[in-house]
Order: sequence, then structure tokens, then C-alpha cells
Amino acid sequence: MKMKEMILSKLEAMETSPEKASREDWYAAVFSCTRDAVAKLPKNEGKRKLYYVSAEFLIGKLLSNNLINLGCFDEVRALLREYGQELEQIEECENEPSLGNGGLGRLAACFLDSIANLGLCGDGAGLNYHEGLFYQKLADLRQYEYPNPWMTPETWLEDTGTYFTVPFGGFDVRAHLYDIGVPGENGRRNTLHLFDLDTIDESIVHDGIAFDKSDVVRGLTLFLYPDDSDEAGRLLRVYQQYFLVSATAQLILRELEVRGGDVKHLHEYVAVQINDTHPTMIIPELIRLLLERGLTMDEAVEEVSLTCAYTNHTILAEALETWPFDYILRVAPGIAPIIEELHRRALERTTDARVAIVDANRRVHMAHIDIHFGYSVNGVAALHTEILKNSELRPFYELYPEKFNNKTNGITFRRWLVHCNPELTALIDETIGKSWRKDAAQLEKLLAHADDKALLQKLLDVKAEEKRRLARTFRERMSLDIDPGSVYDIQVKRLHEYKRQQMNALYAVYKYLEIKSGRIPARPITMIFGAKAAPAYTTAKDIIHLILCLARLVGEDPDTRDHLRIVMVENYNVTWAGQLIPACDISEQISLASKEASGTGNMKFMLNGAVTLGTRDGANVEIADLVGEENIYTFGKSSDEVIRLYAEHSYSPEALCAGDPELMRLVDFILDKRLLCMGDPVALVRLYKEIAFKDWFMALGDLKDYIAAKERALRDYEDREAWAKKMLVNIAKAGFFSSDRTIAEYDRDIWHL
Ligand code: 26V
Repeated sequence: MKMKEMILSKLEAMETSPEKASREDWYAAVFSCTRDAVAKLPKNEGKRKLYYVSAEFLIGKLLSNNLINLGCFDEVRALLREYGQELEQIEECENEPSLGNGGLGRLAACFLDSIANLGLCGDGAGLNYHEGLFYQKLADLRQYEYPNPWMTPETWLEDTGTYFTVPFGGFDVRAHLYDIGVPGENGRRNTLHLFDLDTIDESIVHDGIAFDKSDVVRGLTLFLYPDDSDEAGRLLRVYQQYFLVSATAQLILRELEVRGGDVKHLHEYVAVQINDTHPTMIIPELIRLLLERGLTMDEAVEEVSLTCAYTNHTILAEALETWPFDYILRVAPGIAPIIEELHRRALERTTDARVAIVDANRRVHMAHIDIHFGYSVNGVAALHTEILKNSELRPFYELYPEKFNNKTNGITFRRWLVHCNPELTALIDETIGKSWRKDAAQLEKLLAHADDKALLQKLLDVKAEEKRRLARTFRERMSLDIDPGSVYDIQVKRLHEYKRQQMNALYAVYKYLEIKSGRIPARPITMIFGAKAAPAYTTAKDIIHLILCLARLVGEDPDTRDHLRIVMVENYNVTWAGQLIPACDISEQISLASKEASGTGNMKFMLNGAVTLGTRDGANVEIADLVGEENIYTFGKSSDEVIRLYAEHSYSPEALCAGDPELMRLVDFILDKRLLCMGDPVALVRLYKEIAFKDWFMALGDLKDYIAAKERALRDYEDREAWAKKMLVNIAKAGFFSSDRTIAEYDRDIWHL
């Protein structure tokens, strides 16, 4: 039966009709038919199976995505329209699973989509957090955190009825396996496995997201990244990690057995990709289980080392995980002796204390386990991998040069173009045909049309329509009016000092003061922010506070409000991203060079025809090389310069301000009476001190150059045809950033599925 008929008969079974059905009825019918269709697909098979293990899978709403991959998106959209319904409105009935924090989690979701669409045999394994990350509310000019429950009776989660016993120190728990189907366009599917505990109790959460973090049995899978500012929180993270990897390792071995594989040759049947260090303990856990099955220590270490591969996603020292060995003893005593043994074996290979697994303070360096006892180490953009090899992980690179490789990140075009921007998709199809959907490099065919004025005008028209749509969304959801004729300048990503939302805020100060002095911009500017701050990260929260204060100041001042608007969207997530990205003119990618491993938002914006304003950091470098200097605005210190400044300890924000009154005036504005009266003086003074005296991520060092680059972009924007050409080149060159390309490289170089 065709999808259309299935949906109609579902409505009938629900005792309603297409004419009478409510939005909720339609959702229920389309959802259940889609879920059944996915469940019916045969699984991808292959001798070697991949397990992508990750603490985060930021999958977003699944309805449209699944319809696209099932090949019936257009059919269902047309059916709904026949009865006066829009798919995007129907989809509002679906909650977004909040199973990730940012780029790392979204990358995992894009990868699952590409693995399935390339027909590769590979599943994901993660945790089923009941309350997700947290729900961000913005009120009183600050962020508040609340639980973010997302599971409803209509859920993509399939209860497999399968359990695995996880042995914690002093007690066991039973990991309950839930599955979510991941359909591919080849008519087969893979699976995202999410583990959970039956004993979780949401009622222990109180006052926002507080709960007794020592209550492992009731709280283990409540939240992603529970607050780790006290010991109970840190231990809970280790409990989560061991729970994830122990259950996953048992699943892997059970599936191997069912497939008739031989544990003695594990690596011929299994590849494990360790997504950042959170799942690192899968290495000792697999070894433990192989020992139980009769392998010797030598054999087990050898097999697991040929099975596991590690991806590094950060060079921030503070994000490289280490745990006290005592925590491992308490939480996962079964693997403690194995970690000690791995430590001993690593020291047999080198005497360099920098690469030890357990350091002099008895802390376990998780990445070191991955590098010594995995067969591949990859960074996520060309620059990032070079920095890993030459600085951050240099001693390891000297030891194992053959393990290091680069895999520049990518994004799935099925979500980040076909789904979120159907109008642009249709225009591309109309211009160059549909071959780009299977081979994204074909987007380059657009370049042949770079001087086609009619096409350039259509590109501008599509963008204008997306901007009007976003303005309507703001009106409906935030009772906020923005000018669809203004330039939309957007920075959406996790809030972190290295990403430098504070530098963008200082640009807002600059523009505000310019307008107040009568220098009116050629066209109004709408600055849009979206970002969650980690609940215990004070400076990040102070930056949100500054942005919200500036938004109010600019919005309430009759001199400025028609020329500059600052908007911060609440609870930025995948759904918001799908609405914001198609409407963007200027994509803010302004991290301090060397600090952003890759970035993937940068790729999504480019694909949707935004022009990047960015530093030469992460994948921005590759974007710049692809589009050429005339189609991107780059500024700021190079990564080499930054690395040198850190090495010399020679960066001083105070000295910079002392020598530059204009810069000083912008920073001092944080303490302007207008802001202090409106906001929280404690937070503003604290932030002022952070920026004026520490500025660890050198925002002031790049600020003037940043302002100049943004002014240049705004000037160029006024030549609409020339700007449209930049848009076209960006779209045409985005093909390289398809996650289908990235996954094909992982398979070719690492997984060999
Ligand atoms: C670290 C921590 C530290 C403590 C609190 C919670 C937490 C959560 C995650 C992490 C690891 C962050 C790694 C990460 O998200 N990296 C991002 O990975 C993206 C995909 O490769 C990449 O595009 C971004 O540049 C990189 O920041």
C-alpha cells in the first residue's frame, strides 16, 4: 500500500476522516504510518559492523527526516495540502528530543543519517536522557534552566524488551534497550540504540534542574551532563559513561554471537567509533568481556585495539577529560585493574610521562587510553588535525604517526537543505537537475549560472521569503516584530568564551553608539543570537545577560530601534536551527583561531546561501579555500599567531585598551549607567573584569578587525546582485561539506565495512 492510503486508512481506524481530522489527529496518523514503514525495512548487513558510540545524539524531530529518507516526503506533503494542512505545522505536535548539547551531538545525528543513506551497516549507541540537556528560559535578562521532558506516548522509541546487567561497584543495574529506526534511501535501515533504567524517577527533580545526584538508581539517565561542580555530580557522569559502554559492549558481543562471529577475531566483525572521550571506557570494558570469554590479556588487548577508533572534537585543555582513578575503583571496579594494566603496557612503549594513562596525581587521561589502544585518531577539520599533530597531541603523533588522520566534518543535506529549505531545494533542482542529491559535488554545476541575472534574482527572492517567514515566527512565538527588509546577522551555537559571543555583543555596542551619533546604517540590521550556557559556567551566563541588556537598550531607544535590533531566541535547538538558517544573510563564525575544532553551523549557513563572517579557524579555513576570498569575510589573528601569543604569555587586554581609546570606550560601555540600571551590576562588573583584564580568548585583540570586516560585509550587501553571486558561489561550493562525503571517507580510511 502507498503511504497516502495507509495514512487515510489510519485516520479511518481512528474514527475520524481527512475532512474532520485535527492537526493532532493528522500527526498521530502520519507518525504511526511512518514509524511502521521504518520498522518494516530490512536492516543493512555486512561482515564488519560499525557501532558509533556517543554520549549525545542530537537527532531533532524525526517525522520529516524519516519521510524524506523513505522517499515519500512530497507525497505526504501533497496529501496534507489536499486537506488544508501543512507538514511543518503537523510536525509542531512532535517534541524535539534533547539528547545533545551542540555540534558533537548533531554531528553524530548527521552521521547516522549518512551511514544509513550510503547503505552501510552501522548503528549508534547512546543514552535515553528523560529530561535531555535542559530547557532554557530567558526571563529577567537571564537564563533559567528547567527539565526538558520530550517522551510522549507517540514515540519513535521502540521497546526491545532486552536488558543487560551493568556491574557497578557494590550494586548491579539493568540497562533497558530502546531502539530508534534510521531509514536510508536504499530501502534499508540501521538503528540508534538508546539505553535506559526502568527505575528512573522524574519526580526527584526540584527547583529547576536540581536533584539528588547521589541517587544513581533513580537519577542516572535523567539529564545529559549533570552538573559536575560537586563530587556527586562528577561521579554521576562516570556512572553514566560506564553504563553506556558496558551495555554497548554487551550488545556488540551478543550481536556478534547471533551473527555467528568469533570473538577471537572481534575486529573482523566489529568497528567501534568512540565519539570524543565520553565512551572511552568501552576499551577496558570490551577487554574485560573478552577475558571472560577465554581470551588471554595479550589477545584481548590486541583485538580491542584493532576494533576501536577515536575522534577528537576539541583542543580546549579544560574539555579533555580526566577522572580520578579512585572514581573508577568506586564506579566500575571491574575495569580498574585493566586500566592499570593498559597504563603499564603504555609505559613499556615509551618513558614519556606526558603520554601516561594514569598521571602522578592518579588521574586517568581518557584520551590517552583511546590513542594508545585504538587504531585510529582523527581530528574533525584540516587545521584541527594539524594542531593535534603539531601541538596538542604531538608526543602521541611522534609515537604513532600512522594512527593520525583528518576527517573534515559534514552535515546531512537531507535535513539542512531539502527539509529546512524546500524553496531553495526546488530552485536548485530547476537549475541543475537533481543529481546533487546523490552526489553533492554536483552543486558546482551552479557556477555555470553565476552570471544568470534571472537566477540571481530568484535566489534573492527565496532568501527574502525565508526572512519573511522567520519574521512571522518571531511574531507568533515571541510577539516580536523584526524588519524582513533588514540584514539578518546570526550567531547560533553553544555559549562559550572561545566562540566569542562577547565580541559580537561589543560590535552591537559599537553600532549602537554609531547610530546615537547620527551615523545611520544604509539598511537596518537584525542581530540574532541563540545559545545555551552550561548551568555552572558563570562567564557564559554573564555574556547572555549582557546580550539581553543590550537587546533591551537598543529596542527601547527610539533613536536606535528602527536601525538595529538584537534578538536572543529562547532554547536554541535543532528545530530553531531549521528555521533560522535558511533566513540568514551573514553567518557569524568568529571563534578565536585554533579553538573551534571544526564548526558545522558554518556549513549549514553556507549551504543555505549565507555569507560567512569568520576567523581562519576550524572548517572556516576550508570554506575560505573553496569559495575564494571574495566570497567570505575573514578577519583576525591566525592560529599560528594565537598559539605563539599563548606560548609567550604576551597577550594583554589592558595594554590594548590603554593604547586605544576607541576600544576602551566599547569595553567601558559594559559599565555604562544605562546598562547598570537595567541589569545586574554584579554580573556586569564581573564580565567587565573578565574582558578588560583577562580576555583569555583575545576578543579585544580581534575586535577592531572584526568591526571593519563586518562593516565591509554590510557595505557589499547593498550591491544586491553582487551579493547574490556570493550566495550562489557559497551554495555551489558547499558540496564538499556533505556528511555523505565525510562518512565515505571514514569508511574508506577507518571502518572498512
Ligand atoms: C565537553 C564538555 C566539558 C564539560 C561539560 C560538558 C561537555 C560536553 C562536551 C564536551 C566536549 C565538547 C566537544 C564538542 O562539542 N566539540 C565540537 O564538536 C563539533 C563536531 O566535531 C565541532 O564542529 C566543534 O567545533 C566542536 O566544538
